[in-house]
Amino acid sequence: MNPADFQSWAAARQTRIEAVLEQVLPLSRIAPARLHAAMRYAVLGAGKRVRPLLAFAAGELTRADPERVVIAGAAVELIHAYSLVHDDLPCMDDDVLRRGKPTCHVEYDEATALLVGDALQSVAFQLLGEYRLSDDPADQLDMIKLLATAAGSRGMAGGQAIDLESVGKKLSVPELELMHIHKTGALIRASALLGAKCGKADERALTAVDTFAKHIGLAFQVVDDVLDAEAPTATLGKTAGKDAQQNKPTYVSALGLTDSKAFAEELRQDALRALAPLGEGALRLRQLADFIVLRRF
Ligand code: GRG
Repeated sequence: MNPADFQSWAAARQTRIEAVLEQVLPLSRIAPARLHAAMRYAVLGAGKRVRPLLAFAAGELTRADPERVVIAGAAVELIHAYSLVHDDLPCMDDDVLRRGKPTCHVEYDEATALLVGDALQSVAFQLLGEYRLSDDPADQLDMIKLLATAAGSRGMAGGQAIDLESVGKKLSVPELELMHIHKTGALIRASALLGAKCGKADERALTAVDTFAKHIGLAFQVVDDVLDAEAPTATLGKTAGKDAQQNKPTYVSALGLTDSKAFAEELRQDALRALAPLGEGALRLRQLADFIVLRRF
């Protein structure tokens, strides 16, 4: 890949998603001001925005209007931001650092952080109901259902429940996979599918994008586990070494560092293979697969 070309493509879309998030979140001076300030604190100004980038990349494949894709991407990013705020709470992962700054409940308080997550989730679905994302209203309803399922108990929230039950246990690689295809993978898959569905997506393209996203979603988690074990807190912007400290089962604890890295690379190849029938239209998805697996933060 040409790294400079990908970086400028990603930077332009990160700027656009930031502008939309800034615009759709209530202003801090509007009552209830403390809640609105905390919502903006949790969402704006940081984060890799990987999920909206996946939506943009899949949207390019189906020639979607980027102004539709940015709304779908913002909705997914708001769900993601809510999950991070709740995940950091003392009743869950109990962390003090996120995206290079104090976590939401540390900066504000626990009750506010709980409400931030609740309210961000509502804004996400409000966007999907408010803006036209598909020419066919029935398709748009399917998109709303898709995000709801991905975020719910049979997706991300369910994965988080498995995660909480697994602390202190030794999980096999298939058990780890089950946890992560829900906790991390479901939202990543929804990002790519929603982006594709903003355009003219035939079944063949949707199946390829879905298979790609399943592999790359799992790769994302394997890399996250490796980085937690290897990268410094300053680079990650969140507390490094938490998994081992909290006795959490991870790919690193199950496979070791070397085999975890090899597994991430295997998943990247699987993801790229899924895109093979799609030709040049899938260029940005290919580049994102490389970014996700080769990232250092
Ligand atoms: C609380 C319902 C609920 C769910 C929480 C996503 C999640 C589930 C917890 C986050 C904990 C975690 C470290 C998950 C591993 C992968 C992951 C989602 C990492 C953070 O996502 P990035 O790297 O973060 O995309 P940025 O800050 O760049 O957006």
